Amino acid sequence: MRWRQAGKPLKRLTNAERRIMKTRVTEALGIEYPIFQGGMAWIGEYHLAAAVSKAGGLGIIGAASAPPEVVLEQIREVKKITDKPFGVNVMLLNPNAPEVAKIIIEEGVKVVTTGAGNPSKFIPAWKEAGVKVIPVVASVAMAVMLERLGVDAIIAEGMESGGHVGSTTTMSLLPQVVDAVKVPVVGAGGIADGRGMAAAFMLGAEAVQMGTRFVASEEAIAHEAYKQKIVKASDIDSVVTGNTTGHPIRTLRNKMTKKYLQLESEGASFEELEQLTLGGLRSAVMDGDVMNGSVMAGQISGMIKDVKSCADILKDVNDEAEKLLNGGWKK
Ligand code: TUI
Repeated sequence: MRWRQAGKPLKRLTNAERRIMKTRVTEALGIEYPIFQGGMAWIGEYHLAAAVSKAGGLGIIGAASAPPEVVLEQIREVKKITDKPFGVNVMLLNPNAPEVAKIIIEEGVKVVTTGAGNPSKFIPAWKEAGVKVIPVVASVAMAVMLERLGVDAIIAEGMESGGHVGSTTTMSLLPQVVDAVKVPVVGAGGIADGRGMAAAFMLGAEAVQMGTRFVASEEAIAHEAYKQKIVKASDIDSVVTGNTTGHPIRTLRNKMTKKYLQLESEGASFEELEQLTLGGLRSAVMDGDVMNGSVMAGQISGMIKDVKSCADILKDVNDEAEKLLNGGWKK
């Protein structure tokens, strides 16, 4: 049931009808909460994806730049832990994306999300195999083009998010994508609590995707120093590097970003800048080098004050949103 159907007058709802958290997305995917865990490089591995799916959200393995055999292993590990639906995110800048796309089909993965590019060439094979295709977009044009190719839903991700970012905010992008397509839209970027989720629903989203909130979870394998860097961050502690290279990436401020931004302002070459971030996400996530590494995280980091279980995150975000959307904001 949609919380509000466009063009129809609002009617008084019964308590049963008021359960707004059942949307076209929860129904199509068979999940309890309309909440996705963003498919993050290094952090979106099987422990996190399985924990989120097991607790009723959509856990997503971030294939990122991992070798195909590692992605295969990750998929099999999630299946050992839970029978619930989970997804795989294909990062389209990865040269191995075609092989990963094939593994998704062979392993019978139910949902694929894509990021950092145009997934058009993979869509026919995924559709043929019955995989639900839900690409991340940073523009209305890309959303409209992908709807024509038959995608099942669209994730509209604003530039508040961590990692690879577009240039439009969630507040502006999400309602414009909602207006431009008929398929359900998932809001992402800057969402980490029930208020953010309720706001996304008010803009027309039928689910949300959160990344940073799930990094600061008990089940995420990210080094404790990475989680604490998020917990201690303030509202202005994230920056975007790489605006000049064509790969804008949001990370938390540290020694690396200071140097990067300085070099960038001096017109450093792509190669020189690349050297500064090479292996940086891995060293931050795995070794806890949050000074020199790449601490990808969103602008909402400043609001995250604790590390808790994925089950608690899902329940707390969902319940708060449900209350707010039912008029709970009055009290
Ligand atoms: O993909 C993400 N976030 C990511 S991917 C990533 S790994 C990485 N590492 C180093 C360099 C680059 C990436 C870290 N974070 N989010 C989804 C997302 N997709 N945000 C924006 C987009 C997007 C951007 C342009 C999607 C499509 C698009 O199309 C451009 C075109 O015309 O091809």
